[in-house]
Amino acid sequence: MSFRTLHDHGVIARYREFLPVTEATPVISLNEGSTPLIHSPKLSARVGRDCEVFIKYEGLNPTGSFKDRGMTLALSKAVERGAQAVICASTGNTSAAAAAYAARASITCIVLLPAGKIAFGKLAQAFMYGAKVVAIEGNFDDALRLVREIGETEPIAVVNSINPDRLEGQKTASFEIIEELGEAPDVHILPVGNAGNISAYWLGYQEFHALKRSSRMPVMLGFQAAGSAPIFHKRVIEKPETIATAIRIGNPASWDKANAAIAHSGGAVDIVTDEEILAAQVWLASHEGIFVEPASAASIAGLFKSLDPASGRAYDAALFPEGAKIVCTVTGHGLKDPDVAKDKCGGVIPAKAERGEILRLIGA
Ligand code: AN7
Repeated sequence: MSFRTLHDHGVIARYREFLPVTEATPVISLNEGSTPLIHSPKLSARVGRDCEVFIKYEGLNPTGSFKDRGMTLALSKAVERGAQAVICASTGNTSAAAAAYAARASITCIVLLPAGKIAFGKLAQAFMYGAKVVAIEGNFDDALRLVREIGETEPIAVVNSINPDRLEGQKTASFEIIEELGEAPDVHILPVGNAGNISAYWLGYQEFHALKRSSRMPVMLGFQAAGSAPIFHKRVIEKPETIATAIRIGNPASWDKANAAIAHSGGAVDIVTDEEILAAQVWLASHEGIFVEPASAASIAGLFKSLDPASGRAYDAALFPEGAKIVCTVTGHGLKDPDVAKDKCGGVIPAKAERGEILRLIGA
């Protein structure tokens, strides 16, 4: 196998004909994409009525989140256009991905982060990949406003999802799901922050449907954290709050696109509380062996909410067709946010390094 072949497995290599690249585009890739679509028998049983639930595990991308799909394209196009530097605002995952792909491209990466609100794993990534890390006194929405302004006057490419190359790359997740299931799912559930991902998935589903690679398009269900739910409340949230810091966003850049996806697909945007998010995070790890960060668990919390008649849900699972195929995207790896998990680690059993004592303590 040639050296090139070894590295020829990212989303641009897999879906080149559907992406805005040419022979002249340098491919900056870390072999992102092709993430597992994991069947969940336990979630399927909870939904019932012969429905099947699948988890699209985006935490297995090279920097541990779905952002790598968009970043391979954003960095490849930026380098093609001659960029020497890229900049982004981020709640953590975008900055990790931008920093990694900029390192790979040997160009400068600047990240603007809301001070004190980035999960430690993500901050560590930005530093290790060699980004210039600027922590602003303000939230993500302030950081994105500043990035837009800087992008207008400085020769620095903006790689937030206002850059259309990002959504083009991210739409490849829909392609993978259609290819793996042999059809689009009936329902697609995912967390919503800046609303780029729900818009990108919808782009992908529409595109493959138009090409007759699927015969249907899914109902799109997006879940925001209750304290950071501008799309649900139909107004900008000035001071968004949630333990799911990745989706602590009050003024999403792709708001209109997300609304169009929801309306066109017959879906909805709903909210889940921090308690519901944390409960779903623990449930998924302890029942299916899939450890995701809190924001990602919003999709599982959302599925649970849609099943609960007492929840005041915006979308009723009774509307899922019998035998429906339901995909939940879990967007980022649990190891990115160890502080949230720390509270769960208090229950260790202290013991002497002695066989008899250990057997007694574990009740063997
Ligand atoms: C794990 O990194 O916005 O609705 O700056 O990290 O496309 O914004 C992250 C968002 C869901 C929401 N899950 O996706 C950023 C950033 C995780 C995330 C979202 C994010 P969008």
